[in-house]
Amino acid sequence: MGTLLESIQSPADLKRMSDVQMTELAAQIREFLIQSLAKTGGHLGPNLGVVELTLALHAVFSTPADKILFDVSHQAYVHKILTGRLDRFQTIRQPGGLNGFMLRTESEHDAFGAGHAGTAISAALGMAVARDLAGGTENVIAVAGDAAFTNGITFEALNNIGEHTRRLIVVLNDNEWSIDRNVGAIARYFHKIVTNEHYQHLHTSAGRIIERFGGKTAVKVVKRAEEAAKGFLWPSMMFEEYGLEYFGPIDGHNLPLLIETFKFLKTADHPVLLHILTQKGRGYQPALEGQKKFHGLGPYDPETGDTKPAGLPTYSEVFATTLADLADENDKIVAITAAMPSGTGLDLFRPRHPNRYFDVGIAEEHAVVFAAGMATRGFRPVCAIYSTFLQRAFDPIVHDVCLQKLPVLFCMDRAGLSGDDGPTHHGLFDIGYLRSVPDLVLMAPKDENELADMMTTALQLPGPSAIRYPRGVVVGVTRKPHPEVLPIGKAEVLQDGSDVAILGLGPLVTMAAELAARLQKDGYSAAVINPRFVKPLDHDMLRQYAGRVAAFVTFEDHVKMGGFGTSVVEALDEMGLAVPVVRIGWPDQFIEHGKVDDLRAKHGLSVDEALNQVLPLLVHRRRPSLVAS
Ligand SMILES: Cc1ncc(C[n+]2csc(CCOP(=O)(O)OP(=O)(O)O)c2C)c(N)n1
Repeated sequence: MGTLLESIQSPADLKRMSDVQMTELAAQIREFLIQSLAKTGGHLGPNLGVVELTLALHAVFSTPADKILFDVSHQAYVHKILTGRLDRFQTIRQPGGLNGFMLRTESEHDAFGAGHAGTAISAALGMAVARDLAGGTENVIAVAGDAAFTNGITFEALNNIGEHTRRLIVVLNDNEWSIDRNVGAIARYFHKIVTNEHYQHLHTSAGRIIERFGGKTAVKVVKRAEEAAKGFLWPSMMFEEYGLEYFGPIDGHNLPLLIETFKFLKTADHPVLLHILTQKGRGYQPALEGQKKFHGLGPYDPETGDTKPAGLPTYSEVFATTLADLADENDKIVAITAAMPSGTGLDLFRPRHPNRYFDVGIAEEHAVVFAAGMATRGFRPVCAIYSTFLQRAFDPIVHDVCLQKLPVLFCMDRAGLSGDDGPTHHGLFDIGYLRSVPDLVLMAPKDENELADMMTTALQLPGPSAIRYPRGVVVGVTRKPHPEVLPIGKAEVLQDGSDVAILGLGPLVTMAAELAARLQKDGYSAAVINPRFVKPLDHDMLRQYAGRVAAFVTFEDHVKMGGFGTSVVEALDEMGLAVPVVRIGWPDQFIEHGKVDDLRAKHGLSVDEALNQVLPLLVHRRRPSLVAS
């Protein structure tokens, strides 16, 4: 006989289970997650924390008719398991397998795709208003973590709910953690609610009453008691002012309590917010002890939680230690992260310069305007934000930083393909959205030494600048003792040549070198160039090679449209130089998740593809020896 878990084909199977069976099912799901993610990697901690919540939601509501949205949706694995994807779960984040986030194209149960934070309540309100206009009856439920409440969009949505719909359920899943510890006044506010002894008492008795009597009446009784206490404690509860009736905090691991509460909230004729308390990593000791690590990780040993050491340092680590070194010399340097201290490496900067380190929460727009403000007062702010998340801050970059020519440095981590996280996290658009902004200097280092050089260079500039560098470990070159200041807008010619000039942006300079080697074998003379600067582009270098070569080739870990290669085409065109450019980069489509090398081969970001495209352009440069053979 199979396990309870194996008997779940759809949420309907769950609805037939008793409380006892569901509690057993919760345990089986936890064990399954721990064992399965040990092989694939993934967001273990957040998902262990929402097992009961997700079971209760699917026991009470009926997807796909009802709409359940998860903020970020990194915690939607249990939802995937319960909605017919158990048999494919071991393919999660693997090439061709399930995506690690909600995807509308993956299942009709995935009401809204996500990967970036702060969107669930906004989108849920949109769905609720659409339902009201269409005269529908479905329920709309947004599940958002406590860190989502550090984000502006969440509050912009809250500001509208009371005016626009009478039926919306928001679940605040409070575990006190973002990826790192949650920060700011809102985190302190939630903490105050949770640790208040009146509430502690009330929520324990709430659990008891529900368990004893069950049903709507019991929740109402509890609610009334809480109301009285609340009036006494906080006359104007924040959420109530926003027009959401507040319930909680309740134990987010008490399945019967959650089920009864949702049954009650389903009948509410006004927007409600249920505050539940959960434990990230629940049921797995290594995750409870390593909250940060188990937020999201690669494969691990399920017995111990151990992961393989990386060997070389990451670009993030080199960035952070370099910044801390530079800050030793310059007391105007400040570091800003938007809720990613470990992801960006800044947790290495923090202990060395605690007063000059700022985690502003999941608030990229604010991070950038905040940096602009500091820059007006003579500081040298460095915003360390992943390329994909900096998309959020495009207007602040234009309006607040560049228009005012303020010396803010954007260090864009994870620029390029992110691999197994997929399209929500690929950093493939930053050149496109930054190179059009006047006065911004945009750079891409070929290795870790050059990253340090570029940071040093950027921090001497009078205006804004940005550096894009990839996810993962560095090249492994011998480190220079001291970084140096680079000449602005000057490319580095690594090898001269006269038939073709090959430009490899950032670490893709290795592809340029490989292509050159292959062409040289065929007797062609190939120049290899490390452009260093996307903006200002080295026009002199382009002009010089345009007079000699039959073609340019550009490699970039970015979409071709609007990218580095396009900037070369535009520059040649502006200079009236008609030399063909073979652009190798990502096509004009959203790239799925998978292994970087596989995806590059599949989508033509390869030396082979470059060779195929460039050889016909070099025909008339054929050496006699080649023609003879
Ligand atoms: C706009 C944006 N910035 C940063 C991130 C990176 N990120 C992913 S999950 C997460 C923390 C989420 O915390 P919370 O919502 O409380 O959920 P939990 O993981 O604690 O369950 C962050 C900062 C993101 N997904 N989107």
